[in-house]
Amino acid sequence: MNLIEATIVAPDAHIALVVARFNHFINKCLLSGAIDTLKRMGHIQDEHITVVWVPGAYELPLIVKVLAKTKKYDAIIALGTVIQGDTPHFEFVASATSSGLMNIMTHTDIPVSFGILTTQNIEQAIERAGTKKGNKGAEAALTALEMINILKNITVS
Ligand code: INI
Repeated sequence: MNLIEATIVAPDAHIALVVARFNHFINKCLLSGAIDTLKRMGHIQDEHITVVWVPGAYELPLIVKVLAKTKKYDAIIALGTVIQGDTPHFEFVASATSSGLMNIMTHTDIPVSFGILTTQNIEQAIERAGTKKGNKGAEAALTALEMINILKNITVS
């Protein structure tokens, strides 16, 4: 059996994080959770981390695509929070963002982590940004680290 699985330490990796400013008070917690995980668990060096702020979740795919095409990053982490309102706006923003990001990942072969909260209300978002239900930014960072090493292990095996 040829088994490929990966650890999460990636000290040489370069990572970009793209963060939406919309719902900034939640997203800054996702960002600090992600950076903490990259450094403490992934051993990523500070100078290998790039952070880009964009207006809202809807703008994430374009900037993630441009960053991916530079080939300077081993993984990109997209962070944002889309909260349901009284109109269908939420559905359009959430689904365009998620399918846009998936498309970029599969077309560029660069891991794109989906660190985007899609919640019914602000309380659910707070719970997932470093309180009761963990930190989605930290989870997205862990996924990015594992994906970097899976790809590395496939290319060397
Ligand atoms: N952007 C978000 O990141 N989260 C939201 O909850 C949100 N809602 O609900 O409106 C949101 N809208 C802005 C959107 O991402 C774009 O920035 C805007 O439509 C301009 O393109």
